Amino acid sequence: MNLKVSLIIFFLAVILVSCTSEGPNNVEKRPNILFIMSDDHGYQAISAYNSDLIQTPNIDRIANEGIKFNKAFVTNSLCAPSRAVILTGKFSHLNGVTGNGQIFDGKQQTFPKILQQNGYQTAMIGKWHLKSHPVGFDYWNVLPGQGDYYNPGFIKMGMDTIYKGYVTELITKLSKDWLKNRDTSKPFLLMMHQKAPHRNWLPALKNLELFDDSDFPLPENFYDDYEGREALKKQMLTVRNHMDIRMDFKVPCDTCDTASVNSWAPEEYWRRLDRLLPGERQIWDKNYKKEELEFYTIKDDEAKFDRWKFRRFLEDYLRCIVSVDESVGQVLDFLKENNLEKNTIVIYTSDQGFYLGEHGLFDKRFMYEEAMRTPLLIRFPNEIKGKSQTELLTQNIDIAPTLLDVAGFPVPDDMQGTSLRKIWKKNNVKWRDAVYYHYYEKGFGASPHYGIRTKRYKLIHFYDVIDAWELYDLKTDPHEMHNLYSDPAYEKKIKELKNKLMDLKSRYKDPQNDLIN
Ligand code: SGN
Ligand code: CA
Repeated sequence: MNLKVSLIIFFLAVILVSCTSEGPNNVEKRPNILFIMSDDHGYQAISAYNSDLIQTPNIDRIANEGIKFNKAFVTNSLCAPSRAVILTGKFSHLNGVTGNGQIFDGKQQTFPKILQQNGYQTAMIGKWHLKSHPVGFDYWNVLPGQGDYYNPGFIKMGMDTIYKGYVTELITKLSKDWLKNRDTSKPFLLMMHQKAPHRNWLPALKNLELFDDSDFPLPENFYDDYEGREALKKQMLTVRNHMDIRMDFKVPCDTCDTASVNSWAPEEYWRRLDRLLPGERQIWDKNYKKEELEFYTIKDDEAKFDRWKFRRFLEDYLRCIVSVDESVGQVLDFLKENNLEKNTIVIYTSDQGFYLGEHGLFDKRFMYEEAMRTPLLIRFPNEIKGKSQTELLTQNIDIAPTLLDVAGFPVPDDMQGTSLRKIWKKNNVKWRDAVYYHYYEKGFGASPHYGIRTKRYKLIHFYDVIDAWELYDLKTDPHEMHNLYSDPAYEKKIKELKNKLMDLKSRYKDPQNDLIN
């Protein structure tokens, strides 16, 4: 064998070993994962999706350098259920968290556990909201329950701690500190979960003047009369009638009317503000004095008052998002400065969408688009071309399979989602043509319901509190104002959708797998 042939054989052998080895060298090359999730961040308030309300240049970086999912949905539009779905890749009825009241059983399989068992260094920082302590993380430092915005408490690896500062900035700093001090011999999974922009939208003190006097346009269905939609008539989640003068608008009027749904609000409002130190409180009071004075000048003019409520809600909501966007910028910069950009998959999402005045609502829960849809942006320079987009119907059950797939591990058969990698790799994507949704809680006058959404139609069945079906043609009625369920012209379509809905219920093993009624 001459020297040339020996050299070729040697190099081929090196390539073969490096491709098949499961040894530590290969583990080192596995991608890092930065999973960023905010709380209640509607896609309408991310400029990559809609630039009418706010500019979010840092979150947009992920879209510009990666892929934007335009039809990303949740399975159950509420905080704890969504988090349990993301961790397990399973619907609520299988992971046990159907509402915010249940305790997540940490003994069950989750994607962070699988990554940790296979050589990843894992961390969970920020809002957790699953009642049991996080399992599957080498480091965790989470807010108790919903957490507080100002000078918040944390539970750091089981120990109660209080940090001085603003929650969004603290979660960012803790995340960056963990990244700096991590064991660099291992790939990492960091789940950075922001509390913001969750109600009651308390902004960083430095951002209190942003958006002052903005004139946000009212959504065209702000004055929705809920004709033909019984569930909407029952809810107590409207900007006009169900927000609290203190909690939501920050006017300290204890004699003003409070809707019964907010009986807890006065005490809770002062508890949250009392977390500010005296100097901070002065800044706060000074800034909100203006709103208070304005309130007394417009409160007796209904139309002006409605607009004022809407503006006050959006101002504070968007101010909170400014801090979230800054946070994203900081962690992206960290990756860049530390040469981690290429081999790190970065995900930005929210635990669900949020109504920003559409149908007159705030909050989530209902299967209408603004709450069922959620932002989803993924950057992974090794595999994804910048400025990609997709209209395929994805769901938060897909997150766990995607991250396991990208990390190079098999997706367990009992996970119910599909790896999104297929979408950006574009190899012959055969993708689902419908998604299944099931919401269970009755709080705030919401009625439990399940339903199906296809590319064009949405069929919803409210089965508890009230019994009613709704059908929407999203092509002709994107704002879901006309319930077509009783229209004889749609009889065939309804039958077809009900069959599909039955199929999904049994495919996903929902024990309530018959169509009630
Ligand atoms: C709190 C909020 C509600 C919100 C639920 C659930 N009220 O009760 O507005 O719907 O949490 O939100 S607050 O004024 O006390 O903040 S979730 O995102 O955790 O599911
Ligand atoms: Ca939420």
